[in-house]
Amino acid sequence: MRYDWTVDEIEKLFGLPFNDLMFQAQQAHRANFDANEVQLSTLLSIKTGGCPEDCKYCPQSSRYNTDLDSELLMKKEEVMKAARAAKEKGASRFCMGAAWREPKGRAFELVLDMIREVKDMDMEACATLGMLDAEQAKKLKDAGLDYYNHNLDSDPEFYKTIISTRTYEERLDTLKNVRSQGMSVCCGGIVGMGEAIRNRAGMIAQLARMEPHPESVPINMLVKVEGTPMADVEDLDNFDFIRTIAVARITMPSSHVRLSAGREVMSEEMQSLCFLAGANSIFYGEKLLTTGNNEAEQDRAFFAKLGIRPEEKATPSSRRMVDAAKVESVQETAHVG
Ligand code: SAM
Ligand code: DTB
Ligand code: SF4
Repeated sequence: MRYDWTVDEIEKLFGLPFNDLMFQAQQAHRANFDANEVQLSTLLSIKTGGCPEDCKYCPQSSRYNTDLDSELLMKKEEVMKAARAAKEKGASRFCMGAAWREPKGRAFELVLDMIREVKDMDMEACATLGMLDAEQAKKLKDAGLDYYNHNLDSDPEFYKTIISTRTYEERLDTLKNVRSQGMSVCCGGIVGMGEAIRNRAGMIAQLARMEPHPESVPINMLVKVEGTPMADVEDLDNFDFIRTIAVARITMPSSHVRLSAGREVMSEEMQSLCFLAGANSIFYGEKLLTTGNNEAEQDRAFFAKLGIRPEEKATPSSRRMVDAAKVESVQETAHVG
């Protein structure tokens, strides 16, 4: 596994002829995964709107005039109802999102309780609650949290133009705290905010230089929401998005790369190219956090058309078996070679 990717090298990958890039991505994908399996995560916004941060893409920031009302933290019973429904529809992971700069006080304790109950339902639990210090990360780990989502969003340069209330360094510190408590890291970014290819390459370099790589890498296509400063950004060429997925797959070959926000406006053909480029995870269920997503039923029919199966939740023992099998096959190859 490589952790020394340079921005120049990654920019060169972006510049490959499309077919060559897709071929490399497929090779990386098939060496590490069953290419016909896709992992399903369902999102729920447990605390919507009224966020003090100024992320220019986000409908939940209190600084912009979007159609969104600020809500209180959801009641645990409602959250569990949504988690059960997600499980019944076939999601393996339930991800709870809060429009906070960081979790605090009683609300944080209530979220810890929600995480314990999701774990009792035998689902993988993920949360995205903003910045964390080491103590908060430990509490989340102790409650049973499997994944923490915290995105870098872009490269350090472009980032400065989209968020002023939280530094890039602070994001990296949160990710360190998550990692040091032994949780899996879910970290990616957004494409289509008006950034240059060089910025995209810089973002992927930040992710691909982490050792270990984030286990889950969400690549979001900007959802343009009326009232946010990014409502009228120019449309991204679909191929630029597909290339970003392929480059993430090549540089982080054993991570799950998620075709994340933005699927609602993508054709089935476009999404299929994203899977061919190495995406092997999606957000599943009719809502992301505050904006729409494809209907679960529609996704199931789409998967049936492509012969894609939902990935089963990895139990600790099945993960060990997969790892052992990989070591064995590498040893065999080394022997033959
Ligand atoms: N408040 C927490 C934080 O920012 O870390 C957690 C929730 S926040 C909504 C999670 C992520 O959603 C952001 O980091 C961003 O990458 C993504 N996101 C938010 N608005 C988006 C949009 N309009 N289009 C695409 N992705 C978006
Ligand atoms: C991620 O990378 N994308 C998700 C999840 N992590 C939390 C959020 C997408 C949000 C899209 C806009 C909305 O629905 O509010
Ligand atoms: Fe708040 Fe997260 Fe939205 Fe930024 S992305 S405004 S931190 S909810």
